[in-house]
Amino acid sequence: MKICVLGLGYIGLPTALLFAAHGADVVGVDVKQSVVDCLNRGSLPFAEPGLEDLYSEAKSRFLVRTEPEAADVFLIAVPTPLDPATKVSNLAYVKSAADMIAPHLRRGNLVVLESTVPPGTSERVVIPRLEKRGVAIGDFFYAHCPERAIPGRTLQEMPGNNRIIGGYDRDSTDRATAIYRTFVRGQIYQTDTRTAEFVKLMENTCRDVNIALANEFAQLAEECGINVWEASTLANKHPRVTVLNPGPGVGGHCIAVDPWFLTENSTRCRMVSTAREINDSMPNYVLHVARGLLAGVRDPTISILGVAYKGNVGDTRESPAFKFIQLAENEGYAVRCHDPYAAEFAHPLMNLPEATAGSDCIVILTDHDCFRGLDPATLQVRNKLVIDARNILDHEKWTDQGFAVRVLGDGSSVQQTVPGDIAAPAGLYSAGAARSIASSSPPSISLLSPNGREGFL
Ligand code: SAJ
Repeated sequence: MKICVLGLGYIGLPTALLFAAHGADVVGVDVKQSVVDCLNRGSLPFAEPGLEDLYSEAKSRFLVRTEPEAADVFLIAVPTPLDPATKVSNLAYVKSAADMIAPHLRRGNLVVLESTVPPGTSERVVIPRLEKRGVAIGDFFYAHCPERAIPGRTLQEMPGNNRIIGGYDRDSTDRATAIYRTFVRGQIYQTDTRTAEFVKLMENTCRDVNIALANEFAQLAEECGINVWEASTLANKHPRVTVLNPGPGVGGHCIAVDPWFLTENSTRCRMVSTAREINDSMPNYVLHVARGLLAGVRDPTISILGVAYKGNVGDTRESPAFKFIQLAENEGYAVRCHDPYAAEFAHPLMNLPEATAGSDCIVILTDHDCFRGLDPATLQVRNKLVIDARNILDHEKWTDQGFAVRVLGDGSSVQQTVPGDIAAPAGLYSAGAARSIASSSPPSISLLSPNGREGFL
């Protein structure tokens, strides 16, 4: 069995290697020469736990090219980005992959689309392009098998998760099922192509809407003086309730994008687009908190810890950090970034001491595990302020070191008057700290008031 995989990114490469490790001869195709060169040198173009071992195991059955060639199965795993201006899917890569396959397509071949697409794309866009060189659907087979693996756990989830396979017809579905059975241990559920396209979008939209609800709860909790983290934990004790975690926004190439694919042709949708708006507005909310903390600080510098879209990965695609940085810089804040996972980013990345030296406010945007145990005593900051937008720090440790800790959704946005010549900005202390501040000695953080005089918070 020879499989030609088009697109050697986060999904295509692990999928290609899994097929090769399970006995198929695989030709991996990527239009980027740099990706092909990198793999031909024996390196990987991105990091993913377990991928190096899988590559070593699969290498002898895996070739890399910039052009497809004749095969039994063609698998398309190319990106489907969102046009940021119109919020409409950009199918250019999918179209181009289908055009590249068409000259090599023979009777009896199977084409599988893994890329996420708006419902109807297979029938309206992909199949007609595949048919252009004379082989009609029916003579070749076609299925949509949307990927479901989560970055960071791709190699556990790809074989372990249940899969949806939507074939153009019965034969297509069965052939695709047989091929995926070679490495998928989860259940395989069969359906038609259009339903499979819709199911994939439902999954990610469901997550986006639930994260938006968590983000709205966080803001409502602030208004009520409630700690949303404690409240969610308690609500989740109900057997049919799962409140997700609030955060600085939703990033990645899937959840921040796919809901738009579901609604791009609809005239009816409200909840899905509102959820997108709520999640997209979270960087504004975090900046609003920072603005409150930094009122009165001259030439403030913000240190961002974590620019990846989520914890323990280096992927920065659609990361909320982009918007946060742009908004912060537009307001005149100097911004420094540190992320031990991200290899490249639009903004310069620094090591931790550089990114935090002389800082006025540390903002945790990504829940990397390595940030959990950070020792605040080692940081040479100017003002001891920290916003934990992921609720991952050991807050007691930070307050013990004199830091004012603000956790997103901790319910502390109650105006307080404290010793010193400027009032504490709204939302400075975590709920616990806020309760103890009245009876304790003045905290050791000194800030400059608007007129440049020292004050205490
Ligand atoms: N996030 C929160 N709060 C939460 C959970 C996540 O703010 O409680 C944020 C994350 O920090 C991140 C974003 O949401 O910025 C998305 O992260 P994620 O871990 O939820 O998902 P992705 O984008 O890495 O992967 C998703 C997965 N889909 C679902 O869980 C329904 C994965 O299974 C899909 O394969 C992947 O999209 C995809 O490729 O479609």
